[in-house]
Amino acid sequence: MPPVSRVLPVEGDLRRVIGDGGAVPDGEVDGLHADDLFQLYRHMVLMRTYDERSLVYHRQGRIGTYAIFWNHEAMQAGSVFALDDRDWIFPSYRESAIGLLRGMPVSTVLSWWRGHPSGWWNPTEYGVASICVPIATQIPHAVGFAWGSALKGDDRVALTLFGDGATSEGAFHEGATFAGVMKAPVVLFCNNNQWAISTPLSSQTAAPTLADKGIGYGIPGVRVDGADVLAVYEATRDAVLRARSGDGPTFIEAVTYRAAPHATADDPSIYIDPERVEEARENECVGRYERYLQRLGVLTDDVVAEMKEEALELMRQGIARAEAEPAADSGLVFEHAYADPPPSLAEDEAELRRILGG
Ligand SMILES: Cc1ncc(C[n+]2csc(CCOP(=O)(O)OP(=O)(O)O)c2C)c(N)n1
Ligand SMILES: [Mg+2]
Repeated sequence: MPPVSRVLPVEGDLRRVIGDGGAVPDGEVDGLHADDLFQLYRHMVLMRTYDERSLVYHRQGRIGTYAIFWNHEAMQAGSVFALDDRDWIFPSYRESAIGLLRGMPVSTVLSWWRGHPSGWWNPTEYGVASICVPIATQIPHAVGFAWGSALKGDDRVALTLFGDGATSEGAFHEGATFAGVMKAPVVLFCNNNQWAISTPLSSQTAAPTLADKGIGYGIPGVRVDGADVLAVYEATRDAVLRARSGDGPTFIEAVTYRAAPHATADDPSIYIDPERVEEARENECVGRYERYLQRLGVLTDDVVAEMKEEALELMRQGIARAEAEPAADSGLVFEHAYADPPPSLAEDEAELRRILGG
């Protein structure tokens, strides 16, 4: 008899923990205490403040084009909260500020968006790999890291975050194939905001869900409400446990609806559904968590105001520090591009220096 293929289950329903303050009751996550709930809130406020201030800094011409992550804070803070400090994170541009959750200075991330070398960090210092702008390229990096970690027996897990559009890239398929076959201790975290710039989710797959894509690689899929930070945390914690105990990767599909433009250079009004945006904004993740904590009676208005002010102060110091950096040598643009630079590169560099007057 030919072998019967075993189809791995994909959870169809979205996992949720936070209720709506009415008919949908609040749940709780085992093992999370008041201090943890608070810390998670602090992380979300920091990320939200970073994102909102960055948009202002962009409009003021103080940073370059910026990839907004408004309403992605629950996916980023919730998933990172499930890691141990020794685990590594492999982000895309959408998670540019994820290092803040590991103590990276605000000025470093702002400098990255200013195109300044002080925005480069040493990944080993924070367990945060460099930001990948080419879509999905961080996925094979994470899988390779995780597999290497298993070979060395050092017990570290890799978390990689990517978008719905990334699941159509070759790098996703290469990474997922490898992860499944090698049982790499990696969490494949897909932020499904339903858009890849102006390309809708319906163009990415004919499968019922993105988590279904895991099946072909032998990777179990979990679906979670991406604006529910506690559900994201819980799903990632399960996946990290699985990975660390040698059972291999998990694909987490966190579902939201993109509530902001793709980036500062985008005008979504010509393609996006404004009613869905409005709905996503009303149910945005920081407010939802804030109201949950208030219903629990552990968060007062004073604490909320204090945490927001603390985050704003970090931003003020961060932008001041980034702007105080001396201008970088324009030659750096050319220096790391080729081992054997073509002659035209020297001409280009000379022209740039002439234009910049230096
Ligand atoms: C290999 C590659 N092709 C195209 C692009 C241009 N590009 C930048 S963002 C983006 C959309 C990605 O969408 P998704 O993976 O859903 O992530 P999101 O931006 O929604 O977080 C594209 C196509 C790129 N950066 N890299
Ligand atoms: Mg997307």
